[in-house]
Amino acid sequence: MTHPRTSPLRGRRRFAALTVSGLLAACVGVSTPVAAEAAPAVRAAPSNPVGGRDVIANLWEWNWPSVARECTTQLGPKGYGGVQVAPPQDSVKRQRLGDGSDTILHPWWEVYQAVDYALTSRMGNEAQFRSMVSTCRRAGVKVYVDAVVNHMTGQGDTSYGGVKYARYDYAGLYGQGNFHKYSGDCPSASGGIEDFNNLQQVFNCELVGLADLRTDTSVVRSRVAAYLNKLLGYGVSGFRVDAAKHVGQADLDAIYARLHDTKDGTRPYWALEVFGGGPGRLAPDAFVRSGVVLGLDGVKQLKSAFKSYPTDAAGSIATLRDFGEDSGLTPSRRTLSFVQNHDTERNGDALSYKDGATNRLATQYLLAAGYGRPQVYSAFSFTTADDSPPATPDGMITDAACGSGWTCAHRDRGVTALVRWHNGVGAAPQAHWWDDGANVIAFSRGDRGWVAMNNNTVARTVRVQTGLARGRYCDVVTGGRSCSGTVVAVNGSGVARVTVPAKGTVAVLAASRR
Ligand code: LM2
Ligand code: CA
Repeated sequence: MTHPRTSPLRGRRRFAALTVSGLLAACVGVSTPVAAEAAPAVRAAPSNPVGGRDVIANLWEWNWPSVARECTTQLGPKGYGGVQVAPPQDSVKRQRLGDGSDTILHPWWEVYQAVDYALTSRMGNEAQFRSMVSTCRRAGVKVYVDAVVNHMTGQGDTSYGGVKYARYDYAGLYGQGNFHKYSGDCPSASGGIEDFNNLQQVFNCELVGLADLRTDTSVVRSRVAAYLNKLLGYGVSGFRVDAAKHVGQADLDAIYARLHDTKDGTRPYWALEVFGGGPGRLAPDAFVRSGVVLGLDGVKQLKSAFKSYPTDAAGSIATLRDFGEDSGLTPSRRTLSFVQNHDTERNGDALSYKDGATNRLATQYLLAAGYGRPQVYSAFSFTTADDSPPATPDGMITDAACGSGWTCAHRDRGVTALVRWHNGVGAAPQAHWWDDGANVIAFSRGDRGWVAMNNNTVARTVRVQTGLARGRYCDVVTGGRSCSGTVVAVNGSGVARVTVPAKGTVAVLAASRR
């Protein structure tokens, strides 16, 4: 089966068709009623970069000194262009209650309960954060920050920075008047989100009991923007906006309009966490005007292809022929794509490090496919869903040591080989798709490179059209830069006969011709 593929271009055209007046109309339409500001002039957040070193390593909950070291010794040299880090603002630090409710005293999710915008966190202090950002930038790695702006805490009274607080009363930063709980904007009986299809509830009620900020007011917008501008001033290049679906388009746009340019003189990257399933303006597609969206539907599709979702039976990667916009996903240039993140590796939606070689293969596929801006997730191993990352008894996260609690998926040689291949093929569109109808696929990216992947547990030999010129090419996976591994011989018709290892990838670049 051979199918020419040019789909990466389609989304670009679709997005280009949006006009400035269309953007304004969209924003006015979603503004929330009470004390709402006038819609600001919209300067749309940028799309994904086209080609170049765009891969982001998501070193989730790595402490700042470890991220800095990794930027210099691994990420920069291996071709990663960015690193995403966990929420750096001050957060709840749970205290022993003595009632047995806290067998895991410092679960990973403490960092998603903001107490203050000072940068004293489980990952380090403000000086360490600043130094990490400078070090990464010097290594050619841009830093993207997980920004918690929808809410403050749902529990506790003490923070990592030593701030004493009560819910809805955060030591001078915010008081009751800054929360939807007291403004009357949340229509649910409990004050929590009861109906995830109800726009007012999703925007204004509390997500799992977290104090919901009045992001529709200029006071809150300005304080949030001041926090993000401080980070931009330190050299941060953009944000993963936590719970963006619960902030809503109008408030996101108003905050974004207040943001300064990055140190590189560009507009900040703005990646919005909007999970699928909601109707109308609650759908991920309704947020692509405001920023890039997280590829959470793609996560399920990838799991389904490699392992079957939700049954965990054997998958069929031949189904990836339709991965991307052709299968209903958000436009490539407006999507941050990944195989898993910290939520989906725990909730069954995604593959995880526990899937071993299958997870590596899926990561290689994502780096090869050309859909979205690829992000490689790398965090810590866990046994229960609430487990803390490796930390001191006090909750401070200890230095990341590969193999001792930390997966270091981003260092895997099979993964870094595909980062290099991804950078080598640039923006060339997918072509020469081939599959065996089950679990072997192959495709080229224009005439810049060709890849084959085998999701079986035994090796498979294929004879396929590569789209490459006659020659002998070095597999970047087994051979690295030295061409010491598999050599792919392409004949005068562009055809090659290649043995693809079990759960393995063969990837050649036109530039890796011998
Ligand atoms: C996100 N994106 O929209 C994060 O990716 C996700 O990890 C966050 O939830 C969530 N939104 C809020 O930022 C996590 C975790 C929750 C945890 C919250 C807050 O998945 O379980 O909730 O962080 O730390 C915890 C308790 C929950 C409790 C809540 C408030 O698990 O039972 O609700 O704190 O006290 C009563
Ligand atoms: Ca909200």
